[in-house]
Amino acid sequence: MERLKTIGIWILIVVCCGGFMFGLFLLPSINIVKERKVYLSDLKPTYYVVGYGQLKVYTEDSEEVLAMYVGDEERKSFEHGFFAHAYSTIVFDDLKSYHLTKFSTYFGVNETARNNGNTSMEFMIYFDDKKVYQSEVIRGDFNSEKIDLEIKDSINRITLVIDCLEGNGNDHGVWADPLIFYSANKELK
Ligand SMILES: [Ca+2]
Repeated sequence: MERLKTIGIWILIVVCCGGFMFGLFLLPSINIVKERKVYLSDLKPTYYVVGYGQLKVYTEDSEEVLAMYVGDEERKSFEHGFFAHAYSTIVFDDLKSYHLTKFSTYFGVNETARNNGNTSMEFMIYFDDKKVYQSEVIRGDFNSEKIDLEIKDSINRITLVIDCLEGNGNDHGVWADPLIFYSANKELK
């Protein structure tokens, strides 16, 4: 009886060790998908045009920040994003291999044109050639809003457009905290 017990314990030890070794063997082949994210303002645009001055790009290294009003007249500052005076277009291409899953951004009027009566813009977002977001007419008293877009199909290009409508006076358009999320196992930079 004692002998049978000892044999049983040894069988148990061998089975456990075998399972552990098999697990170690399988481990390198398991590809753990990790969601990554990057600010569009940390990437180099493929193409851009702005209606006045220069495209201002804000990163965590910038000395200045963007600022807009959100919610109940609350001033909110943003370290990341673009000041893109309308009419403006900013294009990011060659994204397909990164398997984009989501895009989010705040948009609105920089505080430099807050409550300015001339300001009038429309904000649009395109995935490849398809328009996926169209704002109403945005004026100087607009409080910034956040857009969250799921990306189900594999896309290669994101285009941010700010139309100046009837004129571009004081069209201080902002894309703030523009973040793309992706699942490829390589860094987008
Ligand atoms: Ca305008």
